[in-house]
Amino acid sequence: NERRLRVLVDMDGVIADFEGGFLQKYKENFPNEPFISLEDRRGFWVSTQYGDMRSDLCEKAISIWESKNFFIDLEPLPGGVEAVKEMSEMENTDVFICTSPIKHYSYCPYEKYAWVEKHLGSEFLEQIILTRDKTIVTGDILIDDKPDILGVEPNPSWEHVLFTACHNKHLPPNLSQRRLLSWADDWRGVLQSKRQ
Ligand code: BVP
Repeated sequence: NERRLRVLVDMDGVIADFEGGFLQKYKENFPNEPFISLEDRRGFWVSTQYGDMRSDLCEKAISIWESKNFFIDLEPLPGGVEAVKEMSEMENTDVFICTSPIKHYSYCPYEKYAWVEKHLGSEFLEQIILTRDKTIVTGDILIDDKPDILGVEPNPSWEHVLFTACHNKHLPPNLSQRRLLSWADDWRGVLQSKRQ
C-alpha cells in the first residue's frame, strides 16, 4: 500500500539511554578517571571527546559499550517506548527500529534484540533493522539523534528528523533539519505532515 507511512526510529539516544548508561558504567569502572558530564557532552562520538580529554580515555570509553550487558541494561528514554507503541498502532503506519550495531559484535546485536523484546514486546522483533548504513533503508521519516547520517546512497528516501540529545542540543539551528526536542514534543504532527 503506497499510502502507508513508514517511520524509522533510531535506538541509542532516541528510545534507549546510551549516554546515561555509558556515564554510569564508566564512573563505576573508572572511579579515579575524569569524566564528561552530560551537560558538557559535545559531538556524537563519546570516544572522540574522551580521547580529546586524554588519549588513553578513548579506549577506556570504548571498553564500556563493548562489555556484556551494556546495551541490554540501557534505560528507556522518557516517553520513547510509549511513542513507538502508539505510532505502531496508528492506521496506515509501519514503524521500524533502525539501529547501527557496534563492530564488536559479541554482545551488541543480541542485546539490541533482547532490549526490544523486553521493552517493546516480542511483536517488535519483526520490526528491527540492524544496519551500519541507514541511507540504503527506505522510509518517510528517520528519527535519529545523529546530526549527519551518511552512507552509500547520496539521496536517502527519508526525511531525517533530528532528535535532541545532550551531544547535539548546542548545534546551531539548521533550517533544513526539523527537530524533535523529546518524546513530549509534537511527534504526531511530524508524522501527520508526511501523510498525503
Ligand atoms: O551502537 C551505537 C553505539 C555506537 O555507535 C552506534 C550508534 O548507532 P546509531 O545511534 O547511529 O544507530 N557508538 C560508538 C561510539 C564509538 C565507537 Br569507537 C560512540 O562514541 N558512540 C556511539 O554511539
